[in-house]
Amino acid sequence: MITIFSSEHRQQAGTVELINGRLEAPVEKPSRADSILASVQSAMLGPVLAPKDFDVAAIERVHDPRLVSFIRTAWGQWVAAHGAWDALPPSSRARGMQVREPETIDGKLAYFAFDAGTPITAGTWTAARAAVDVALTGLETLGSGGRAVFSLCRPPGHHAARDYYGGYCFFNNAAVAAQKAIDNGAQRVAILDVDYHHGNGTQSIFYERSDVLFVSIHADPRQDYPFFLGYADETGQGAGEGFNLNLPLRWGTQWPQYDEALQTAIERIRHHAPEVLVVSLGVDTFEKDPISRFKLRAADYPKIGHAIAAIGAPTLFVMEGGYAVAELGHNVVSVLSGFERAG
Ligand code: SP5
Ligand code: ZN
Repeated sequence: MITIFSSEHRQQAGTVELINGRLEAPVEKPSRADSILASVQSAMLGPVLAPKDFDVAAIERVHDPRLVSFIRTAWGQWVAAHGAWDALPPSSRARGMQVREPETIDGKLAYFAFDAGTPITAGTWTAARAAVDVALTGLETLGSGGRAVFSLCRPPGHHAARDYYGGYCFFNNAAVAAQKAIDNGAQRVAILDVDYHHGNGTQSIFYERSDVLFVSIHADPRQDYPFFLGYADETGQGAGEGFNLNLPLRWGTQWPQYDEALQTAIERIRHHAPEVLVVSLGVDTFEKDPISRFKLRAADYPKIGHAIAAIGAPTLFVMEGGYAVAELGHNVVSVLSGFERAG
């Protein structure tokens, strides 16, 4: 399997993260992608290619141009106002509040961010754009034949919606790739999100559409992040009714319950008969993940890959979360080689 990777991901390097009320070293850090790349290489998964440069217009097919321009200019405004330290919002909107975009950098951070865990740093724009290029190059590579491509994106993307960012995500790499597949002429695309956290950004981008089916297996939003979306009764709206499937699972979930949800997801996706399948691949479902509470084991990841292969669609794997850095690369490669072995 071909992997697409950009070393520009290292440009996204936050200084601190608020975890359980304490300022700690960020869990979403450069060593994540480097460790995945090392595992891809040592497992000899296949060639590793650099991305091509795509125009920002591809991002604006799913994101508000105001968000794109904010991510591009925020660091400069922040440094001028406060100095060269991670840019984080001083507040965020609650239900019904703040419908106008303020003028100052602090106001704009509060307006566009939905959490305080996603620092904008000197290299955020470069890294976030490169991650989109990695996803789009993966899609293009998939189009020239082959059953699957791995886009080793970092920063991740699935929490970023049309006009807000958060959850370590700035641009929704998977959604941009799915939209590009539609723009290239596909009539049906599916996105399967197996990250531990609900892909609220992806869901909301495609919520009223029937061409892009979104299916997600994740921690129950009554218990875990992002809390505000991911419930089973969110089934899509208007033309999109029936084209959003959430399969929330409780803390402590082990393989048997996970597998049951995965089979349900796969059955729904097969019924959609997608011309392209995008997998938002998070392995923060792992028992040793530092911020998550599912109990999947290393031996479960090849089974996830094997199950996804049964859908039988050209598949673009897009990297999302996974924070147990020591085992991260191994678990990711397990999914990908499980897919390949399925033949
Ligand atoms: C892409 C992705 O996986 N984003 C996840 C963002 C999660 N951010 C919130 C982390 C909350 C940490 N809670 C700590 C509980 C540890 N016991
Ligand atoms: Zn996650």
